[in-house]
Amino acid sequence: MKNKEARLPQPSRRSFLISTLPLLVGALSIASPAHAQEAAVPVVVQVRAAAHVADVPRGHGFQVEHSWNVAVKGFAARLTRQQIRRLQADHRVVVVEPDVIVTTAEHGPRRVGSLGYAAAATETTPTGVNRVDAELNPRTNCSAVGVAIIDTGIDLTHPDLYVAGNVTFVKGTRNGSDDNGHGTHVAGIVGAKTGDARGVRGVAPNARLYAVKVLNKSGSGSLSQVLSGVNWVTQNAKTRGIKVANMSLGFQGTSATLNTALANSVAAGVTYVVAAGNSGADASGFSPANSPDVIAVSAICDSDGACGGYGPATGYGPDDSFASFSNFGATVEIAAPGVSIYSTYKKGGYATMSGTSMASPHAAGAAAQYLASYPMAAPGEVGLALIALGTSQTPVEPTPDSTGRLRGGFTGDPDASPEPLLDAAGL
Ligand SMILES: [Ca+2]
Ligand SMILES: [Ca+2]
Ligand SMILES: [Ca+2]
Repeated sequence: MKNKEARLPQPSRRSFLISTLPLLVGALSIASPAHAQEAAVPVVVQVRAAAHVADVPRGHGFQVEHSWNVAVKGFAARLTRQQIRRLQADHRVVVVEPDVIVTTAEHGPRRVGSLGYAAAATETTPTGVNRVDAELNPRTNCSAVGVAIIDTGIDLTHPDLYVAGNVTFVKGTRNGSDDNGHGTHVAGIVGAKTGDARGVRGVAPNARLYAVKVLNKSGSGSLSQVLSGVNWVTQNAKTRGIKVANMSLGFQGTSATLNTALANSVAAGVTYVVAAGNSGADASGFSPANSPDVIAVSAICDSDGACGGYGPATGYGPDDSFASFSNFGATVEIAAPGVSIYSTYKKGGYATMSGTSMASPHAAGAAAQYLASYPMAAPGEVGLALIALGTSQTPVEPTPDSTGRLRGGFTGDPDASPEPLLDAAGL
């Protein structure tokens, strides 16, 4: 659904929250000859579709840490320069890439509202859900649609969430339980239950959630862990009915292996919705936002859940304006609220968080609503529907649409590519 010619990597001004590992080439060039034998760097090795993954490492004298057979064929390992050169010369190998660090796309402080499982007496409609008019969508049960949250996990027993399955690719953890809070927050924006007199409601209430834990307690992981998550989603998409995957994470750069995995996972029928990133830069320099096959989401500020720009200003710009931290550019498909979003949190709690991490799951929930209406829709069709049904950036002042509903856009988009604002009322 994206034009590959338009997505050449561009230099970006700032990195993600945590700097990525040095590029493989750089890491190798700084290794002194004396240490060349010992110095091993973490890499991802993509092998050809026709090759047997387990055969390739044989005889090279290293241990494979992760391997993938479904979304993409390949493995992760720590390799010396000599081992990398031998693999690069192997006709079965497509590419050797640095196994870079990946982090959540959260920005700014968290405010924890409550912890513990005591139900709130009433249910709040969060401003983001209100701003995209998801509460006007008559469907209040999206349990038919499986949504994978590739993140820090989910609070598996949160009463406001329907978590149907989980898996972890983080060493030292036993399941997809969330020890950070980020993944639970993202999950609640997608699919917190409604009509339960508790907490919040999501864009696609009661969506069937799958916790795919690839990031640790600090919100950090590796490219190889993300690849393991995408591989698991692809492998389980049919049997578990997973039709949407949200990735509120990223790193600066591009990975051919991840792009191949995402292309194959999308071809298997999974709609991927991802954060554009929080570097205030062109999203074309950040993965997975720059994958040609995903729906990348930028963030706007909204303080009152209503259109028109009449709410108080936020720390990242006026009400109904493009969030100052959000990445932008032609690779972004759609915008959604991403500042001071109230949602579910670890330990049965509720919290307020900001970032394109919070914008992405609004769009993932909208994709789930659309797929509840059109179960056979392909990912490309889902993306086009979200764009077609979105609200144009102008006018900002409340303007009735053909149904009489008041809608308004947002100001401050820094580029010449005016992505619409998500609208979830009519999906
Ligand atoms: Ca609720
Ligand atoms: Ca507003
Ligand atoms: Ca734009």
